[in-house]
Amino acid sequence: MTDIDPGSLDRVAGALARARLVVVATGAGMSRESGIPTFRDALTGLWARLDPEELATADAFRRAPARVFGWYAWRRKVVRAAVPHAGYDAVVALERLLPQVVVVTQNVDGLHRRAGSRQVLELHGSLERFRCLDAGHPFPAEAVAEPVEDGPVDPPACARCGSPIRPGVVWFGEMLPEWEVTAAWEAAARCGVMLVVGTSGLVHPAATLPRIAREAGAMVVEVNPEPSELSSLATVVCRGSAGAVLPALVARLGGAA
Ligand code: BV8
Repeated sequence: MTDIDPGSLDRVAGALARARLVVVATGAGMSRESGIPTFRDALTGLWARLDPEELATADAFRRAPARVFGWYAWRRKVVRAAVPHAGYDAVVALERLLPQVVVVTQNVDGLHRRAGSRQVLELHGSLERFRCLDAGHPFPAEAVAEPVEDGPVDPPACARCGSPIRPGVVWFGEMLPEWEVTAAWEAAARCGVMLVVGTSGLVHPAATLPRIAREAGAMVVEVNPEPSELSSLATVVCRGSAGAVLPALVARLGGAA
């Protein structure tokens, strides 16, 4: 159901225009209109009967390295073919129109940077980064071949210590990167407006950011066609898609996305 109330858009645009710092906090829904399934969509193909939260763990990788590595190699291939939609261009336009915009994303698809956003904090890492499991030695992404089909792929071995190469993402049960967390929590506590776009609010600790912003006095805006765990926290709810709401906000600020 998409019900974007013009009055809400005007209210949010007014707050954006007055804000010294805006945080755009995004989840998998931000990439939905670029053709990337959200984390909880029924996964297609080989992964349909597997729970992503089961696959996105270090234990799963240790138990079945080829299955997990293949899933990430396939996702990177899908993501590389994706094109950032108009909502991503709108976030870039906000950077041009406002004093400071910080993107804090749970996504690992790199689409914000590809669209041209400059201040992007990737809380859960990236599909384009790899390191070895035992010592964290970096491994060049270009050395990871793109799979021909969706299925198991044996991970390469680290040239320095021989341990298997893993994706540079944050798995369930792993700590988030310290530098990004410090910067994101600080921005959430300082921003005038937080746009919360395309997240179910189920994954922690990223899901605490809107509460930090709200308690620090920010306007928290949910952009999501469906209700989420965060809806009750929102000052304003724009019940619509990222690709529709974000450009509409930029248009109200007088900028072409
Ligand atoms: C940690 C990388 C400390 C990998 C990801 C109980 C309470 C609190 C916490 C926990 C708990 N039990 C366990 C935990 C901890 C756990 C957690 O939160 N579990 C959840 C499931 C309960 N968290 C962790 O483990 C984190 N680490 O806590 O460290 C620690 C250390 C040791 C031991 C214990 C704790 C690490 C979490 C990071 C996991 N990695 N990604 C990968 O991608 O493979 S998370 C993964 O889910 C993705 O990053 C994804 O972004 C993220 C969250 O999902 P969403 O982005 O919200 O996507 P989702 O599909 O859920 O929702 C999409 C939304 O978009 C929907 O609302 C939909 O309506 C909307 N939408 C759809 N279309 C559109 C749209 N919106 C706008 N426009 C559209 N067009």
